Amino acid sequence: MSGAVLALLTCTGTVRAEDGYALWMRYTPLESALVADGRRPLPEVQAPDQTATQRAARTELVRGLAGLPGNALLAQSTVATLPALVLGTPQSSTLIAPLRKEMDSLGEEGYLLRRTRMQGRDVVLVAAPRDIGVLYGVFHLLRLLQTGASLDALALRESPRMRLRVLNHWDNLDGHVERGYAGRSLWDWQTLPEWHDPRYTDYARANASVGINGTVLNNVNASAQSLAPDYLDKAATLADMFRPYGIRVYLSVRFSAPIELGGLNAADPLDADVQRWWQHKADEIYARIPDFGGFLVKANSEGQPGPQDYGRSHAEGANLLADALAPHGGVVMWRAFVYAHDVPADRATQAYTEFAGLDGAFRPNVILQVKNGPIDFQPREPFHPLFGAMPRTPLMMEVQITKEYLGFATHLVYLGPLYEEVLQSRTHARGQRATVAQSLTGMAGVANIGTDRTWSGSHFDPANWYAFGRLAWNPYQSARDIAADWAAMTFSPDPEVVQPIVGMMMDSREAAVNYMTPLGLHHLMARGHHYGPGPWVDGGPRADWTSVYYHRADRDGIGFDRTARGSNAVGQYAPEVAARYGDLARVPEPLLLWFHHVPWDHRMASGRTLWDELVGRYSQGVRQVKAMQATWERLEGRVDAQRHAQVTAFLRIQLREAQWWRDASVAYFQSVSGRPLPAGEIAPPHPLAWYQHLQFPSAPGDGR
Ligand code: GCW
Repeated sequence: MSGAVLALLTCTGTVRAEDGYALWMRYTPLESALVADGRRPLPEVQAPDQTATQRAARTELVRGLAGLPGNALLAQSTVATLPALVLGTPQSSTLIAPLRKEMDSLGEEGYLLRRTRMQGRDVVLVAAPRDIGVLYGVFHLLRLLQTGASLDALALRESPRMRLRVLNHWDNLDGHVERGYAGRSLWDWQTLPEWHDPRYTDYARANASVGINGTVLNNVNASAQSLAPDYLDKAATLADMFRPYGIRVYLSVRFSAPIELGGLNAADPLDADVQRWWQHKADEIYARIPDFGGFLVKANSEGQPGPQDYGRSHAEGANLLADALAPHGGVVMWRAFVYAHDVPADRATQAYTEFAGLDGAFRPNVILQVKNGPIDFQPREPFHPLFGAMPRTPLMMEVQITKEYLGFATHLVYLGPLYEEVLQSRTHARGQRATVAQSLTGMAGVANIGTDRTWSGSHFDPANWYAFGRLAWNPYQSARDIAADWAAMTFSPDPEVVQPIVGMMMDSREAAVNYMTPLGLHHLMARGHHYGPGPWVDGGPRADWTSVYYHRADRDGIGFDRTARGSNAVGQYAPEVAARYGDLARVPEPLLLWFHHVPWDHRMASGRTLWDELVGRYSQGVRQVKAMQATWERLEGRVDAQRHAQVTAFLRIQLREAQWWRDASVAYFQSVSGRPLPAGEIAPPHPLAWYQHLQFPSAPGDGR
């Protein structure tokens, strides 16, 4: 092999592709195929290319096939023995047209994949009622090729289980991303609408590959400016670039925009001028973006304006916007993340108190967007009590993909198990054994995407974006299977690579729970930026922004009593759930201190006292990170050097910070409990005050 060819192969195989930019769409040959012979015949592709979506599907398939000569389907030596790939809809392909009836029940976004014979020829079909389904089917087929699945008896039918699968970008117009740890905002508002950064298309490809079909471009702490005509022009350009990939653009809106942009005196939802202002604004938007998705709203929450400023309800506020969007087919995603500073009630109860009684009061095009748990994206929370409690209101579940409370981008924490745990939780709504997943119309994920070359701030964080999309498409899939697909596509389909990586990923969330907030503890992060431990955080503007409010540790015990004797947050769940969570003998240990205030001497399932168990869990979390490190070390040489090195460095950061979390937390809780460390436990190297005085004024991603 000549030096030039070798250099080229090395270049595509390692240098360019291995900086993480390609994400899981890394159509690179297996090492063995490279060594043997880079060139193999490509199968014939019969695909229409009349529309932008058709061209996107065809281009993606050709790109994937060209890059994947090492897989099973393509391991043929002559074109004649390769199957032909036939893509299309009944309208776009005469070969697909006879399948029309079979595809009736697939819906607008579904597709089927099938290996069959046509006109005496071996073919692989990607067929769908609409172009977008074909694109989704192509990505599915590529996934099968990338993961080395057999296509011999390929026969799959797929349709999304949820209608709305949406990313929420908390991106400000100045490029800062609130709670973002992956660089600046991807949207360069300064150079839009003229400059069409090709990265916008790659973003759309990545989303379409997992079935994400919407994106909210700007922060829920919204600037009214996003609705100004020049910004609408910029948003329209993004919408044009995303449209071929089935992605609709949405905007977060500031409830008081009629005042700030429109010069009105008030934003009262019952005021006719305000109603007219929003109607005109909707007309203005749809003139530029005919398939605009709608609005996302954070109102009367954490200082944002809202209908309650005028004595109106959340339903009246949401309906105002819903009426403006309805003629155009848009929706309002109204967030249920509210808690009032003047209400002394347990913060975990406030969203339910505010919204449950409004069931049935919303327009049909309002969807209530509810965080996965009742507090705020903690490493572990019980499911939110509103799931299952509003049968007449469509609900979306909002999860964080960005890791505000999970160690930022440098901690390897795979969130698939967290999402799965909530989706599979049983709400027992109306006496049924229904799950959270069954109560959902959609899922929203707070994006972890920015200008970082890896997109998400590390080589493992894209797995969370990926898992979000896959679970929003089908919430009944297993987080483990999704991790296996992702690892095979991102690193290598070699089982000796996939298995250890999946092992690390599957343990990682529990590791973080252990070294940060074990046994149902929550909200113990440092104040404001949430970087590192702060279990001592007390005082300040509001009690429910402190840690002591949540853990309630004293000489005798620890935990938040949310039973009927305490805040009675358990009472917001269906009776079966309330009975279980409210009973000290039956509550799952991972949620123990979420629901109960428990004496330090309480006996745990392990036979240890609560105090010993707590300290033990903190140390276990650190050991789990060490185990992840050891696994990763063994992968040296099997994973390319560039990515291996960064993950190695990041795991070192994670270990240092896990140890910091453990030491600081043990030092603090020991100062409260006054108990000796269990045998074998090492005392924190510094006195408590040392940890308390650490300051990080420049920690990334802060809210502002
Ligand atoms: O998790 C908290 C964050 C805020 C965020 C808020 C919300 C966008 O700390 O930064 O604001 O939740 O979800 O509205």
